[in-house]
Amino acid sequence: MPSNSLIPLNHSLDEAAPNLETVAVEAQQMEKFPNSVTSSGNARDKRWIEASTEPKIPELRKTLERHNSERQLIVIQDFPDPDALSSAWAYQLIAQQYNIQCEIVYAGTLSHQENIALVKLTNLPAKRWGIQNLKEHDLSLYQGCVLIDNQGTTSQLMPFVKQAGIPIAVVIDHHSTQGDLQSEFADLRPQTRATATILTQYLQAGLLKLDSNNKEHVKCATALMHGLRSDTNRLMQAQEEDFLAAGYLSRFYDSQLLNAVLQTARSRRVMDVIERSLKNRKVHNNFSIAGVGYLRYEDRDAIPQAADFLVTEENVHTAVVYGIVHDEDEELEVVIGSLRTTKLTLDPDEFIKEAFGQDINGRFFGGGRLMAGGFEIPMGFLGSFNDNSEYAKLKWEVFDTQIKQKLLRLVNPKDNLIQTD
Ligand SMILES: [Mn+2]
Repeated sequence: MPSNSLIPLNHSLDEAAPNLETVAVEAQQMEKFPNSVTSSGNARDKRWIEASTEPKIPELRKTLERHNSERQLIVIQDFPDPDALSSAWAYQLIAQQYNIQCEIVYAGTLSHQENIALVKLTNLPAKRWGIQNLKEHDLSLYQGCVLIDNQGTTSQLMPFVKQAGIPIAVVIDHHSTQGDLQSEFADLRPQTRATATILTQYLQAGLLKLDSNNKEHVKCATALMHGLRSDTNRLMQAQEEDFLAAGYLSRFYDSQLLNAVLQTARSRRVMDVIERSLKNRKVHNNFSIAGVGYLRYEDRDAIPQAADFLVTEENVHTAVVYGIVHDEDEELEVVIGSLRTTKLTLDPDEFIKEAFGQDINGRFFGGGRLMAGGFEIPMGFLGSFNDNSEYAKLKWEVFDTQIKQKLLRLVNPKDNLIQTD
């Protein structure tokens, strides 16, 4: 495998942008956007949305019409992030217009303090369906499954959904294509920064008319704003379509509520993981790599937060942080890792797929989107918890060495020596 192939040039960021200067003013559309400052801006925004979502809007409308009065299961990743949570909620509200009743479910846990705050403060209707207690839920109630901000590869629920024979009705995502997926409607946009941007475009195109007097709409708009911000590094990596989506949401969202979500403090245990990542980091060729040892299932999100922090160091463009997450309830251990990069030409999806390869079923251990990626490596026979601290230490060292070796193979392509320190 040629190691230098992991750094492909990204597509031009402007590639999908229609030429706004040529867009004509259309008087009819102005009245739909009464709050905007300039009328020509209104028509331009509308045209922008039409250009980027066309022909998806009518297609989605038809799909929703076909499933009128049905029930759908919206499956989001095991550890849902604000982009997934808010986008799933927006889809649920859109589907309600078509008399489709949706349940938003995830199998893992809400780990990041901001996500817990988001769900609590907005009453976001997502539910945890743990694999252990799946029997409590009747899957035969659902005629379709909806994947938002994922393609089914990051949820433990998918094998059960497939087993129950629930067809995939809708997929809306911005991650790189994760392989063949049979779905009735798909809107996959790897060049788009946030799924919340896609859902906001749907709202703006009229699939659901937001009403600032409707409390649920205001909260959903606030959640979408948070989702959009968090997937664009607080808008610093946002493109024109994200700003336009944020501009639209700004008419409805509650800035105080968003502030309350963002003010949430980190727990002490998260701080400890960040401290460990700082202490253990090794910097090679502008990559900062840190293994943080064992951490509890509820603190899993400390890993991406540590990666977010390590990538801010001078002369570092990419950070990878990983650890062994153990779930005491389910007697399960798994290696979880996160990658963050500020290097535009580094494709996290490709990097992770090339570093870790596939399992025996041909499934990749992870993937990514622009600037961020993640991986999850099952520990198999070694993956059960053991109280013996010597044994636990030994096991960590084995995994730590193996992961470092795979990463360094890409980071120092010419350097075949393995560093075990
Ligand atoms: Mn996302």
